Amino acid sequence: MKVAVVGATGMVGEVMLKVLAERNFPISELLLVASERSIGKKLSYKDNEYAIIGLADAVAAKPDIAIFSAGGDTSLEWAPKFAAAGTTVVDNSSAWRMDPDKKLVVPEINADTLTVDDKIIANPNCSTIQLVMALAPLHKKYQMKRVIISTYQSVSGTGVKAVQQLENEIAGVSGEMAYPYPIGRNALPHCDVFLENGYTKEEMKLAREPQKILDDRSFSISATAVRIPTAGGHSESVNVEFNNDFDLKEVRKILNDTPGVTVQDNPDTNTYPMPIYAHDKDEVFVGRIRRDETQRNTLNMWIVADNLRKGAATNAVQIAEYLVAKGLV
Ligand code: A2P
Ligand code: 11C
Repeated sequence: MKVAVVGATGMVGEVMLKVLAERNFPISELLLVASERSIGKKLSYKDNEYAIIGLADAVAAKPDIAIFSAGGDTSLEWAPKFAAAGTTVVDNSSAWRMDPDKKLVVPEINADTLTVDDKIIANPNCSTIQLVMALAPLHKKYQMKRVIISTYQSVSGTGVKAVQQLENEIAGVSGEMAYPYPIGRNALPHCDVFLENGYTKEEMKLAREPQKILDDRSFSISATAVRIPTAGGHSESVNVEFNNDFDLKEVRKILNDTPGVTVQDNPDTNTYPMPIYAHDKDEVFVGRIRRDETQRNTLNMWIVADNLRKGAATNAVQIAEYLVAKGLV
């Protein structure tokens, strides 16, 4: 495959290259793409060095697949140009996710909806991916009615500037601020921008994307998204009301049997998912699985995943792998 990585110099781009190499993605030619500022800079992939090229040159090269993680504006402008040249785009930005003509894909859940005509495929938001990975198998069995979620999100979700802000604060040096407030020793109930309804854009992604991925509007999700001073992954406290009753042992078994999900849940040994362990892993970790004693058919759980891997790069590469395996590119 001739593969372009758009946004190769960014935080997700770097992990994208790592994941492509680790999984030995079949690459015959690799195009590393970034902004004008980076053209000519060198990046390495496996044992070779590649010079960064610009978007126009990348489109002209007609790659089979372009994996984008260069922000929504770049995707809105350039993904259609790649698609018109015959390239299949897997886009990690929020630009196309809710477009009714584009598929929003978590491979373990809905890759089978993809066809050769899908030229721009959207990768869901990081906090959505880990949430639906745990919810999908339970929804299938018990049918969700309502989900209440609070997130505890890593600064790596905001980008390099935010990771630097946290590091500067820890080191006690001043520097550029990615957030309106200090993030060290703090918790900001503010991920992405505020919308007119009083929710943040991140909260609305959590509310809407799962319905599209599961192709089901029979359940609702209410979210509060919070940024905390951690770097390894996003954590989520999730309360799910089902239409049908469940058995806790069966819930654990369903989750454990779900590819890509690992249960870490043993109060006797203080075993529960944490970002420090999820960091650099592809699995979605679920723990603190317990019945909500205040309401019928309701479950509480804690979900953690590396937001740059399963939440972004790994999910995008898995989509690309599916396209190759099924001969869709
Ligand atoms: P560059 O490094 O040249 O700015 P992050 O999410 O970590 O900020 O990274 C964003 C990625 O998207 C970087 O690789 C960045 O390249 C790239 N990017 C940003 N704006 C553009 C653009 N207008 N055209 C192409 N790539 C872009
Ligand atoms: C965060 N979820 O952690 C974001 C980062 O819509 O793809 C990714 C933003 C997006 O703030």
